[in-house]
Amino acid sequence: MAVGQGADRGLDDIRAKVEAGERLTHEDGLRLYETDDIHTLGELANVVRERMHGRRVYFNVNRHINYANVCVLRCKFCSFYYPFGKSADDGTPQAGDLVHAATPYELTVEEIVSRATEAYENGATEVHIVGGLHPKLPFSYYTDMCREIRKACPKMHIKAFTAIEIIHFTRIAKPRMTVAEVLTELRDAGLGSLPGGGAEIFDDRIHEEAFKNKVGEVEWFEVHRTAHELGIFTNATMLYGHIETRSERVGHLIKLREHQEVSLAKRNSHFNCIIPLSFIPDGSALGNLPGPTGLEDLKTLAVSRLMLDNVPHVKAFWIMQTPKLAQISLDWGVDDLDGTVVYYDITKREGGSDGVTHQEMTIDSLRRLIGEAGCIPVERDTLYRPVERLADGSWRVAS
Ligand code: V47
Repeated sequence: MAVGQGADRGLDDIRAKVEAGERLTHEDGLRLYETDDIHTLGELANVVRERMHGRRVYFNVNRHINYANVCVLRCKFCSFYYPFGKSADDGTPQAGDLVHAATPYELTVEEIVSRATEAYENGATEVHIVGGLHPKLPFSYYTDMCREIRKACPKMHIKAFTAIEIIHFTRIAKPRMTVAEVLTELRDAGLGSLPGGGAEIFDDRIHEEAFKNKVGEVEWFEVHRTAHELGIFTNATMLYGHIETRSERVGHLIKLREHQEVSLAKRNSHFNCIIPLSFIPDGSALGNLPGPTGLEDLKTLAVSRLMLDNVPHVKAFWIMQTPKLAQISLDWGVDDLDGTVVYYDITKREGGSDGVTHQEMTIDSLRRLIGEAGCIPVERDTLYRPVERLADGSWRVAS
C-alpha cells in the first residue's frame, strides 16, 4: 500500500496492544517501520504521547558548548573531530584521509565560563557541554570547568559529558579512576546530569564498521547504570540513517528499554528522554550516503515513542531534524524540543563546512512552532520541572 491509500488494517493488533498499554515486541517495531500508513503510525505514537503528556510540549532555554574538537577517535559519521596528532597547518584533509574538521580548537576554562555566564545572563537554565576525546587535557580541566560555572551561574544546570567522555576521564585521571569515582567528583564540582550522546547504534556490526575504536555499548551502559545508581539523571540517543538497518534500530531501542526497566525498579534515577538523532552526512567519511528522508525521520520518532513505553520523553533536536520537521513530529510522538541551543559545532544541516556555528531558536519561535501545532508550550528545566519567567526577567522552577 502506498502512502495515502488508507488505513493499514494489518496494524490492528498493534493498535489493540497500544490502546491496552501493552509492550511491543521487536517484530511489532519492525512492522511499524515497514508500513506505508504513516498516519496510523503517528496516531498510535500520539496515543502514547497524549496518555503521558496530553498536548503539552516541553522546551528549554539552553546553550550548547563544544569545548574541543581535537579527538583521538576517527568515527566515520563525525564531521566535527580534528584528528589528534595531525599538525594544524596540514589541517586540510588529504586523499586517503577520513574526512574531518579543517582546524583544531580547544576552549580554555575561562572561555567556557564566559560563554556559560553570557547564556545565564540571557536567561538560560541549562548548559549542555560535550567535546572530543582530547588526550592532553587533564581531568582537572573538566572538574574546574564545572566548579567555575557553578560559581558564576549558581542556578544553571550543568548537563555535560557523554558516556564516552566519562570513560576517557577514567583513563586520563592520575591515578586512574573508576566510573563511579569520576561521576562523583564531577557531581561534587557541579555536574547535574549526563546527556545521551555517544550511543550511536548498539550493534557489533555497526560498531565495527562505523566507530570501531570508540568504546561500545557495554561501556555506554556501564556509565549510565552507574549514574543511575548514584541518582544522576541521564538521557539516551540513537544515531540513525547511516549504515544500520531498521531492525538494528529497533534492537537498540529495546536495549534502552531493558536498561530503563531495571533503573526504574532498582536504581535512584533513570533516562529522562530519548533523542533520536537524524544522521547528517555532510562533511563526514560517510558523506556519500543520502541520510534519512523526512518520512524516515517521522517513522523513527514515532517508533521510538512506541517502543520506549518506559521513557518519559521523546525529544526532537531541531538542529538535526530541522525546525519544520520537528514541529510536524509533535503529532508523531514527540513531546519535547531542544532548545534555544545558540551555538552548535558538531553538525550543521546547511552550509556545514562554512565554519558558522551560530544555530539559534528564540523562545518566541519555539512557542510559535508548538502553538501552531495545536500543543501547549511548557518551558522546562533539565529535569522537566516547569520554569516560570518573572516580570523582572529572572526565572524560577515552578512549585
Ligand atoms: O554523540 C555525531 C551524534 C551526538 C553526527 O542528551 C551526529 O539532551 C547526526 O548527543 N549527524 C551529540 N548526529 C548530540 C547529542 C545530543 C543532542 C541534543 C540533546 C542531547 C541530550 C544529546 O551527535 C554524538 C553523536 O551520536 N552525531 N555526528 C552526524 N553527522
